[in-house]
Amino acid sequence: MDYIKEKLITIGRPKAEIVKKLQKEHGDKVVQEVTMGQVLSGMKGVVSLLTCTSKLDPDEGIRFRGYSIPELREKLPKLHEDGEPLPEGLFYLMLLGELPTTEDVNFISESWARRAQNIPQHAFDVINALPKSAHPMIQFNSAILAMSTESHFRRAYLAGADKKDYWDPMYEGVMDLISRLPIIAAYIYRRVFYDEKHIEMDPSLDWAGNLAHMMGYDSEEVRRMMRLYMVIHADHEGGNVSAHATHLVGSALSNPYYSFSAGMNGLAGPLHGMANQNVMHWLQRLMDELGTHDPSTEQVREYAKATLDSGRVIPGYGHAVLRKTDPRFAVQLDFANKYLPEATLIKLVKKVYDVVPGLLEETGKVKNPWPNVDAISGSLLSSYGITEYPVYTMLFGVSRALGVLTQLIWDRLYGLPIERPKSQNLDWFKEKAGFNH
Ligand code: CMX
Repeated sequence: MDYIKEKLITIGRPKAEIVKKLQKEHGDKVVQEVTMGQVLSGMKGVVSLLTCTSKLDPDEGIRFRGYSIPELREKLPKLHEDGEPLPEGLFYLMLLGELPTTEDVNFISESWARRAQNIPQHAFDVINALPKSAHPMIQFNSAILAMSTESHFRRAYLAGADKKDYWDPMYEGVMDLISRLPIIAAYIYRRVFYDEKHIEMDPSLDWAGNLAHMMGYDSEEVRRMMRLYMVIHADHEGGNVSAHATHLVGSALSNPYYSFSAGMNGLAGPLHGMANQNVMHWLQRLMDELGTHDPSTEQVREYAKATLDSGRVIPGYGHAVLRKTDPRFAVQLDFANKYLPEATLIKLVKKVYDVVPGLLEETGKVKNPWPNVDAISGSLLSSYGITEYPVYTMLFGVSRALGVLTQLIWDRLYGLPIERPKSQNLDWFKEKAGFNH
């Protein structure tokens, strides 16, 4: 057993005992009252999940095991003094709840580089069987499902593993799956946009650096941006669509490939991860229709207003939980101000930021008029030369694996049961409301 697994089980067993105790001895404690409005608005604010990897505050934004993004940028190991933290370090933090050393990060980097070597050929065959015009998320998800033939978890379950040991094959599967996602994503990218001219992985590189390398970007600048991108998209508490779907499917003891694939189907929705691609289409159309890359603030306002008047959402703005500017937006803006002060798209993003919150506030119905992570992430990628918008959600997905799959290991450590909320029909809701029509 490697030392990370040893640590995990040492930390995990007593916590699993606490979860059992809470269930058994405090099961009848009322934790919250739930209103009809909450249920009918998609369970907003209803506490119904146990998630330890990260926590989202409406005003402050995300904290990963207690650390904000600015704190992570300071405290997680980096390759260079002025670099960005390595996602391997964030994975370690989310898994074990403590900050990693450089040695810990190297251990994970090397383990992922080793595990990434054994992708079954049929995962690539499945991708190749799809038309190149199929959205990268279709190709990505098909390959993820195809790789479930390799599932340690499925094999251990069929072999009759003890329930309390499920976390172990889950850990093995999660480590394999995370290690392979950059190869799969880069393969799809080069297949669709670079005439199938694939680039071999470089085992001496870190996980995110390798992704940039295999996509065809070898400058230290792009690697730095990719590390940032992979860190900030990694997790956003348990109730967002990709995290919740992964957890829900995992609760049926589905293997990590099935579970993550469910999460990725959710990420592909335009109100969730696909918003990063849609922001780029929105900005591109704005520039095309106005015939300029440098529109006036008034022109941007009119364009945004026309979007709202036609009954569409402005992608990249609003959030189900956040009530302030997303710190993931703020950190990318800070990064762009430092490294890309003259980039056309970043200037446009800032103009949109100047006018859209006010317009959304004027509607009187949008609960959060501020930008989310997707309002700028595509402009950052595009400013570094990664201009193919359809891959942006897939890159979000590679990163999201870090958080949701770590939580899946913890779900099995805690021994969480199958998830089964109660549903009611319309008559039941009408009766509750005393609504007699
Ligand atoms: N543009 C226009 N209208 C918006 C809006 C936006 N950006 N954000 C919210 N609204 C509207 C909603 O559509 C809703 O309208 P109706 O009452 O007519 O149905 C109303 O404002 C109230 O919605 P809300 O309670 O403020 O927001 P929700 O929690 O229902 O939805 C979200 C949150 C993110 C889906 C929504 O803000 C949205 O559609 N944003 C644009 C898409 C986007 O950027 N998604 C990415 C989110 C981050 C991520 O997951 O990656």
